[in-house]
Amino acid sequence: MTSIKDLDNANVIQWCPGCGDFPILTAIKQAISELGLNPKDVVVVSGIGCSGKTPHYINTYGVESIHGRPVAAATGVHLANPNLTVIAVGGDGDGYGIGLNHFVQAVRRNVNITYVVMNNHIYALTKGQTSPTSLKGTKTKSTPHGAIEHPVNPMALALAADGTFVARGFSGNLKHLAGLIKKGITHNGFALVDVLQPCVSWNHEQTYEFLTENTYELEKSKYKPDNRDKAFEKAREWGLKKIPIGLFYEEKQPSYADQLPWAKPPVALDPIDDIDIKPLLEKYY
Ligand SMILES: Cc1ncc(C[n+]2csc(CCOP(=O)(O)OP(=O)(O)O)c2C)c(N)n1
Ligand code: SF4
Ligand SMILES: [Mg+2]
Repeated sequence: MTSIKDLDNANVIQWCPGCGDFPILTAIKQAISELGLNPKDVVVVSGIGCSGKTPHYINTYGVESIHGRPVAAATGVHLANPNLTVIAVGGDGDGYGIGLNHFVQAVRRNVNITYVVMNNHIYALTKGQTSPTSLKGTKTKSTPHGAIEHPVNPMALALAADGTFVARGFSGNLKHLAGLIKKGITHNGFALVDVLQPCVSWNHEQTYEFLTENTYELEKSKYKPDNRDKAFEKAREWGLKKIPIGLFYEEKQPSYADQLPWAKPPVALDPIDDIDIKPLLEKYY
């Protein structure tokens, strides 16, 4: 049995007080704990950003990779040892900007990892520039006259790439979010859990108040997450009292690793008893 306390470590958390990253970290810990996963079997892989610090604050294995590449690194970890539970985490800039291609490719491959995106609609670590999810018209240091582009819609993108698990949570709704992450981890395939998250330092639009007032849980409506077309309709909803959170769509499909024509176990599971490294060492004496 793993408790949430078992997943704490001694590192000092550097996030700003009130940051939405805190409850997301707690939700990840809660999901791991409730699933009874052993921390030694879990790897949290991040990119770079405020979100990228997550692996430092959880007592599992972890990798802080590079900006835009948590999904690529997490895919490698998973394929080297499919017995591990791999959770990729990153920001909206990381996953939907520089890492957008990796995100879409992993969705269509149905790689069996869970991807938690800390979507604060801003480049936070670099001090508040417009991100790919910033809404049109958003004024930041990089767009003082307002963002011109339409924002990336992660839900719609994942659905269009034949995603088999597409969900959105809100960091201010911890129990609901932990439930989504838990479901995502047990899903066999790529599970996107996009998380709406306030950045109290740089985003003064998608605040706690705004997101609390305007999100609603799909699970509390008659919505069923088994129809891709209906999920697209939900993915396009955004507005006052009209921001859906919850499981948009889920479908059972074989994962990427399930379909690999592996003749032998992956590298990390290869038996090593018969390997004699002496000749190799002698070569370098
Ligand atoms: C290849 C590369 N390009 C740019 C940067 C600079 N950089 C660091 S974090 C970041 C954006 C962070 O925004 P986001 O991914 O949304 O994460 P947040 O800080 O909001 O959690 C950028 C552009 C970098 N570290 N590496
Ligand atoms: S800058 Fe924003 S996202 Fe980064 S730690 Fe502070 S509140 Fe959180
Ligand atoms: Mg961000």
